[in-house]
Amino acid sequence: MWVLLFLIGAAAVSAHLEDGAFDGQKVFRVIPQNDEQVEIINSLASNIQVDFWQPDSVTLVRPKTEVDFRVEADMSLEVEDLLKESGIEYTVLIDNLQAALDAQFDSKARSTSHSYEKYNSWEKIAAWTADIAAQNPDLVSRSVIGETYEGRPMYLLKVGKSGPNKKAIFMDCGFHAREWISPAFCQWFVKEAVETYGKDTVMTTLLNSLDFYVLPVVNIDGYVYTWTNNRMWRKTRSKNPGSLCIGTDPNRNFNAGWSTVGASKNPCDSTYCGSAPESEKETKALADFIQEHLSTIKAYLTIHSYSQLLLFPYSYTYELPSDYEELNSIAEAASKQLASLHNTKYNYGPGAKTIYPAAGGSDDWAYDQGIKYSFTFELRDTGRYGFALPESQIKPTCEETLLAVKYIANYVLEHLY
Ligand code: 0X9
Ligand code: ZN
Ligand code: ZN
Repeated sequence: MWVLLFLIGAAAVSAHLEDGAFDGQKVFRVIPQNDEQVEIINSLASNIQVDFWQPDSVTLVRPKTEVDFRVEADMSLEVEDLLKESGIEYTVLIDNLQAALDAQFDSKARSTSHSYEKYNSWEKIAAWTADIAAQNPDLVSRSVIGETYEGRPMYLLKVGKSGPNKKAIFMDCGFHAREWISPAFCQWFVKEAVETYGKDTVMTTLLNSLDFYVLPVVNIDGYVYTWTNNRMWRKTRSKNPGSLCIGTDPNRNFNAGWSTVGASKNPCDSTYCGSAPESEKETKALADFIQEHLSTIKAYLTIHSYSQLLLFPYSYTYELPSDYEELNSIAEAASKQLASLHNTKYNYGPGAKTIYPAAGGSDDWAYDQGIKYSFTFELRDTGRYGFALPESQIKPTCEETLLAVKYIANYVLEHLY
């Protein structure tokens, strides 16, 4: 087995991820049963290029928990041999990633313009933010909260009927570049808001009484990069001094137990925490906006994928937040609402216990700023397609997620004072 690992290591030098061709690449799911098997996964990851999908880093691999990872085409046979030989239970989640990625674009919507049932490029999303605001001046306004590392404006939509002293809910999408279903949900949410205002009583009440700040893509540079260069990119696109590796994990970059656990200090890793809290222009812009609006923002929702989870603080510690009971019962009820439409099952709970301890996340940071209702959604699916979720699932995913978001928003509204 160790000989095999060595051989894999020697052959891995030519492997790289930047060419955007995923032909023959496989996604494996393994469940290491003990520390020894975890160790084998660890050495595998240090010998060849392994892209961890769930959890996001080899450092988060634990016994008895599922691990999904992607390997290059020319390594997949060797990896399979190694898993067999070491007796690690595994399944091949995706046999040919390129085929799965091509199959993403199965939407029946034919237009080449912006569509709520398709994955839209940043260019289309940016134009859409202008259009939806222009078409709904009484409900939607657009502002810019900062610019990205590569100089793109970070558009924020404020959605709600204007009124005095309104409280607000902040929701963002697109922290992690490859989680394409996430920006699709932010767009869907704004569409539903403008289309059902005045028709749906809950939505009407929500928009009359609250504002929603919707940031459709946080990590715009990364999102653009997933369209142009590497579909599996996760981080920002900032340069790291002294390293050839690019990018920081924006959800390890907040000042909440920063860099202490579940985050990497190596710029080459996909969970790199950055050189300092808020080192990224994108996270700094987001944090500044929230801090400037702390007196009005009563809830923070951040949308990721995949795993079908509804998480709340803490992730930087196993300690429970003081509002644990309340947050847990909200998560339970919201998950129930979500499941009521298509029977999609969510797990919920504090992040550290429910997925893994990981510091520097925006949810924990927002909570510690005093925003009690702070939740992270991990949308569909549970690994069948993972990040390559087909466009035909955008509508059902967004519909069910909307039910959970409306539930939480309505709860917040009823508990404002
Ligand atoms: O690890 C993350 O950032 C999130 N999962 S993902 O697969 N989308 O990357 C979970 C975030 C949970 N919250 C914190 N770790 N603070
Ligand atoms: Zn390559
Ligand atoms: Zn994510």
